[in-house]
Amino acid sequence: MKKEIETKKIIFSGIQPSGNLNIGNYIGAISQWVNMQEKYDCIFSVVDYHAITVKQNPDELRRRAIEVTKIYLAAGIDPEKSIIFKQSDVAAHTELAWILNCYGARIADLNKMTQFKDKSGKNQESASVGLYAYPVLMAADILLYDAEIVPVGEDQKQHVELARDIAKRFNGEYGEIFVVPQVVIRKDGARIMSLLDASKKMSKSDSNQNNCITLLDDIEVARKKIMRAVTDSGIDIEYDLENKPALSNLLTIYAILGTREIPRLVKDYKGKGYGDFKKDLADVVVKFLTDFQTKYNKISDEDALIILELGKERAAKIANEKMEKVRKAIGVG
Ligand code: ATP
Ligand code: LTN
Repeated sequence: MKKEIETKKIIFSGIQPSGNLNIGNYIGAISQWVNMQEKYDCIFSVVDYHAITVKQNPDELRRRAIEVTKIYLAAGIDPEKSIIFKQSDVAAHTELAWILNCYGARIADLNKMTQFKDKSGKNQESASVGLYAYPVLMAADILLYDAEIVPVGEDQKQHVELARDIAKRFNGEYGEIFVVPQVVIRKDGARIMSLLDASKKMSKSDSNQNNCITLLDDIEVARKKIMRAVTDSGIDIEYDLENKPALSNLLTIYAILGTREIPRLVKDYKGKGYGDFKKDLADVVVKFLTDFQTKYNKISDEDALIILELGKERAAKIANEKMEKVRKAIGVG
């Protein structure tokens, strides 16, 4: 009897080494990835060419790429199961991005990207072309590896949808070269909000670092950030996104980093005030960070560099094969 060859679905995702990774990045992205490793073939990238859409200090950028790799490892990404690599180590990413800029992406698509509008603000005319075209590079990342699933936080949904459109458009013209990817977003925790303003997403590039808890924050600093987090008016601990967005955000963080689900927490805090709630939440966050940092501190920079070197070879092999097909299809190379 013929044995069926089992092919697992491919997952691709990445994070920019552009600042201190925070619990929003962990909850929205990395925590999903860890669980996917058993079922899928996973590829996780440290996307440094995305980081340079905003000016970076060269030494800092190099250091942060290693830091993000160590964070992946500490969070439980297993290099035996998954490919971990740095985007700039595989030249195919920028090469494909150029081709997709010509044959796939349209100005009208990019004009709809809300992240560009948010990030460029009033300075759209002076923003770099890289910042504007960055979703095309993201599409290239995904399409190079035939990724079917892209696990990200809510803010990246629009970019993955663009990658789908680009893949379909290219395939329509040149044949079935790319797999059309699908976005996967957590049900809870897809958008962790700032601790200082519950209408804004917790962000690593926010000028006020009190907006977020970073994964490598000093434990006592993290505790203070929670105690100072804004809450809504009223006295009851309730999950109500419309009327109590700040508290609902804190409840989400509490449930995901702790062991009790939101309805249970609401029940347990009935009759108690915000002060008690925040003190306990700070304990949960501190425990999470302590465990995380214990793992992180055991990983050396050299370990990370070895893993990136290995990942580079594995990723390049896949990406280069895809590029052969793409070049042939469009008549270059
Ligand atoms: P920046 O704010 O500097 O743009 P970022 O914090 O959004 O950076 P990215 O590298 O752009 O970080 O995102 C990495 C991953 O983390 C993406 O999948 C993104 O959707 C997710 N993510 C980022 N912020 C949050 C958040 N507040 N809640 C949930 N997921 C998030
Ligand atoms: N643009 C993403 C990071 C990113 C990404 C990707 C995520 C770059 N390439 C490919 C998923 C798949 C962001 O979070 N800013």
